Amino acid sequence: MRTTVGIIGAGPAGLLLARLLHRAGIESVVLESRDRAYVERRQRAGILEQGTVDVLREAGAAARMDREGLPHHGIELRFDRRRHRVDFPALTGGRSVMAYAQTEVCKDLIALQLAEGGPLLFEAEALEVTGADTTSPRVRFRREGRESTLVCDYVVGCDGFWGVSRAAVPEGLSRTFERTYPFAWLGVLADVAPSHDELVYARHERGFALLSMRSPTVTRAYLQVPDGTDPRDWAAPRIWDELDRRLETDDPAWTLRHGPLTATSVTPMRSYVHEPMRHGRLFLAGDAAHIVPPTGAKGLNLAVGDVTTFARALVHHRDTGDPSRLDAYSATCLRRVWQAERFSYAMTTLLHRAPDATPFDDRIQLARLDRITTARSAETDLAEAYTGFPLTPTERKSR
Ligand code: RFL
Ligand code: PHB
Repeated sequence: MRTTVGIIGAGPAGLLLARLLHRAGIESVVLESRDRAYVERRQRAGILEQGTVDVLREAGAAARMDREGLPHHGIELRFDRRRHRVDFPALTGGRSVMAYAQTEVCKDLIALQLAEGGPLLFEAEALEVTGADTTSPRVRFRREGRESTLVCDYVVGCDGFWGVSRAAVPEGLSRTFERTYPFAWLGVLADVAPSHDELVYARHERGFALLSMRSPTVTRAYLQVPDGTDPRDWAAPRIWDELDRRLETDDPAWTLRHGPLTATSVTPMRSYVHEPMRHGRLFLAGDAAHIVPPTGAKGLNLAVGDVTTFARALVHHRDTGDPSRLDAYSATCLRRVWQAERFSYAMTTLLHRAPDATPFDDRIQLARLDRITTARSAETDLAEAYTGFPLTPTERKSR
């Protein structure tokens, strides 16, 4: 089997890349180890940055998002029983985000790819990438019990944190940067209308809580829990009681709506970056190259940024013969990746309570929150980062 771009993984990164390449008239084959139902059901991120929304529209993949997605013009920070709204458009010159679940983005992209695009092979597991430093890198894969080879001009590893593509970068050239956090997130889905029309990020002595949503009738919520928590230890009454406590406020108008839970899971918190994101004709994109803790809602958006950068660089190369943008892929992406790492780390340490937190740490968190809610510069910094950094960073103009 032969193609121009071999794509490993049909998460948001691989699926969007296949769509962008198809629109540009470039052939690809997507190999996905899981089946379609699994990929379409995996509960993950929920917030799309303005730039992600724009890319999905450009890719002709935004029809349902524009009908069903919920535009959000701010978030609420809750701490010390207080409520503070961060107004994104007012602080960023008009930027916003969209609440539209990763599962729905994937469903839309899968339907389009199967209807219009090149091969998207489910239950096709990549085993190894070879020849990354040659002009025809290969992916060895297994499907229906048989091994085959996909010969490519380029391979893009979109196979997530546990995939195989990163291992094709020689050890001597790889550098990894990592931080694990001493807590995790318990995530729930509930069949009940969201209690607020924007996301609520709560800092509380008992730990962090996040109130999000999937639709006008489905609530998504998260609780900080100790690392290694078994979700079976958290029955519904305990979850709602804990959410009630962590979201407490002096505002008499606030109530948290309870409803039946339909899913519960635990996600570990990790920051991780692999450098470089390119070796020869192998390019790493999304979680295959970097992980952020979900507090900043950046994981999916970074994946979209990476594959958009790759697709544009490849089209530029095809149209002009100039390889410089492909050559710059790793450096271009990493600059944005590290900004997202910085922001996700800052949001995580701002809002979570570490198991060994001291009264000093508590006061510093509250002082940081006080600063964000009183100094426009600090609030603007949060709003700019949350709504998203540009694909190609712009230098600040001299005054
Ligand atoms: P994905 O979505 O992990 O997709 C990778 C795909 O590659 C497939 N795969 C292989 N296919 C073929 N051969 C192999 N050898 C393969 N190995 C793996 C996998 O089956 C999968 O389909 O990566 P991608 O596309 O880079 O997208 C990144 C986002 O999914 C991710 O950044 C976010 O979802 C992160 N994340 C969250 N972000 C948020 O902003 N909010 C959240 O609430 C949130 N929850 C999460 C998350 C990530 C999680 N992971 C990775 C464990 C919850 C979880 C559990
Ligand atoms: C979600 O809705 O799943 C979500 C939203 C914002 C985050 C993380 C997760 O920061």
